[in-house]
Amino acid sequence: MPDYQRRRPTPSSAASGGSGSALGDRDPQDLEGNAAMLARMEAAKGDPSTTPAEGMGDGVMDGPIGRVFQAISGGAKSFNKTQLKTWLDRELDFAQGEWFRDKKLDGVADALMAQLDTNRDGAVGWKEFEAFEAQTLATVAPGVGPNSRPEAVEAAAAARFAQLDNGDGQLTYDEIRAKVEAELPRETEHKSLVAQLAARIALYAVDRDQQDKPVDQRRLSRQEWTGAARDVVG
Ligand SMILES: [Ca+2]
Ligand SMILES: [Ca+2]
Repeated sequence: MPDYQRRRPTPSSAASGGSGSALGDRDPQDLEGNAAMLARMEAAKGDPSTTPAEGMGDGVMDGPIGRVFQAISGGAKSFNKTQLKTWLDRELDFAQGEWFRDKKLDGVADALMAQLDTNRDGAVGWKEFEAFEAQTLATVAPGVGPNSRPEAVEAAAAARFAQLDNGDGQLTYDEIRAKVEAELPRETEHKSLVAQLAARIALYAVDRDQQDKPVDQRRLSRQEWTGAARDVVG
């Protein structure tokens, strides 16, 4: 198990007295160690433009969503649109083989930035990205929230798995994508792209044993699925 999965919680009281210049001197991609990165995350929490954690995990970067954030940011404390687009392109293989792929990548990156970058500074920090947990939960275990009990989360995830699975005990890209698309509100624009994105992100975040394969060829077992739901909430 990679060590980034199990970060010790840090007290949210550490988030005080930041200089506010933390977002101004961002270096694009650094390969520093975990300890240094955590220290920088603590510093970022002092930024007055970010909302302080309110009893929701103290901003600890772990679980499936923490791994996604680290993959996009390359270990830095925030990511910008270019990094997000690169991740969509190279890691998610978004719109692979489709017409106007670059335009789609650009549009999805713009839409995600508009949604995640709530303080509009061009960078998505971990506190902003945590909003993604709710979206991931809505796909993996609908009806539960960040404060739900572990048993409730596991039950919701198991029920969702059964709903998506064709009965062979493994979820495929097509199973997830088709179901998500069918559930989107009628007025949703670009339904197939929205569903594709949700399915690719779910496969990327939840799969643990097939990371050598393209995202859309990975399979999710019931154990991977319920485990990821627990990790998102826990
Ligand atoms: Ca921001
Ligand atoms: Ca798997």
